[in-house]
Amino acid sequence: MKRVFSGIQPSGELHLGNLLGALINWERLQDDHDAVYCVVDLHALTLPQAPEVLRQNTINLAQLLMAVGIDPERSILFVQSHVPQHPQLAWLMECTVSYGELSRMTAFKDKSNRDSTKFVSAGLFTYPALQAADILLYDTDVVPVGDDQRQHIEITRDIAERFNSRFGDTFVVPEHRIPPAGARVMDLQHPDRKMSKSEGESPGTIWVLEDEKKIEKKFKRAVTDSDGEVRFDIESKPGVSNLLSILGAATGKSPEALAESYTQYGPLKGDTAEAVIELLRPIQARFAELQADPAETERLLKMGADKAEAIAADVLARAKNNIGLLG
Ligand code: AQP
Repeated sequence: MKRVFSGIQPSGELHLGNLLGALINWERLQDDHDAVYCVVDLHALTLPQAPEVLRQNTINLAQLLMAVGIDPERSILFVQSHVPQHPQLAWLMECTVSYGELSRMTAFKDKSNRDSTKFVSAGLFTYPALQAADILLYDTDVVPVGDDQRQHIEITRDIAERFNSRFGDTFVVPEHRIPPAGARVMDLQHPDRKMSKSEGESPGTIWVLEDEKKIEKKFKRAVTDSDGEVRFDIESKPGVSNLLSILGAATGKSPEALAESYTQYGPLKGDTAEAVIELLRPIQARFAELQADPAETERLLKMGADKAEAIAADVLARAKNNIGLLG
């Protein structure tokens, strides 16, 4: 069976982009893959986090992943900082990637330019090396991610190929799996920028735990355009195309085909809101049940970390041996 690995940061609440771009795919892939899923808390440290908030976000996110359908008995679900091989392999990765390659990462450019007065950590610059370590530690074949992660998976492949060619066959070179619809969910108020956790509260972000009335209101106010034609055209109609993509991802239909069923923006907004509410309802109910027992969540995460470490320790030992470190 092929192995799938992916991670998500506990850097804020889960939004619709995370769900449609990544988590729905994670859930499906469990059926025919050996799945390893990780709450990447070390990545969240690249931006400032209040310790208590980070702790709570980590537990909440693990519970949300289970509420979406990630089954910790069937898949490996764990927290990154519980498995010490991640930062250990990251150093080997940092020494295999160049400053120039890291400088070209658009996520770094975007985040470091967001506010010039803010502290820009070295971790924000080097985190693609940690992400490469996360993926390569599990001999991963497939990485299900949203479109924003395409560049990071490419750099992971480059690092793996370079390491293999310098030190002999060590890592499996992984491929990304980006969903056909919902791969890049945009902010409803700013359809030129992606929905993002670290942007914080925004009228253009739909939260997975948000109540129905607020979701309806946000879709009703979604920015469209003035030409009045329902057409899937990301370049010239980003707002309308975003609604069609969301509706397509939530219902399993293609955005192009859906466009033909609408002549006005109002019904498109209403149906998209309804489809999203239907999708979120069971997730919200299951999350409420899981929240009642955080100790059980912590037990399941420890079990996941033990299983993850058993794989990661072997791969790290292989990499250390091949690069010439003493065993
Ligand atoms: N808008 C999105 N549309 C589709 N997929 C998305 N993902 C994130 N945003 C969208 C996918 O969700 C997974 C987890 O990524 P993350 O933890 O980096 O989430 P985030 O919302 O991107 O988090 P941050 O902290 O706010 O980071 P930035 O500032 O980079 O957006 C990934 O598979 C991602 O592709």
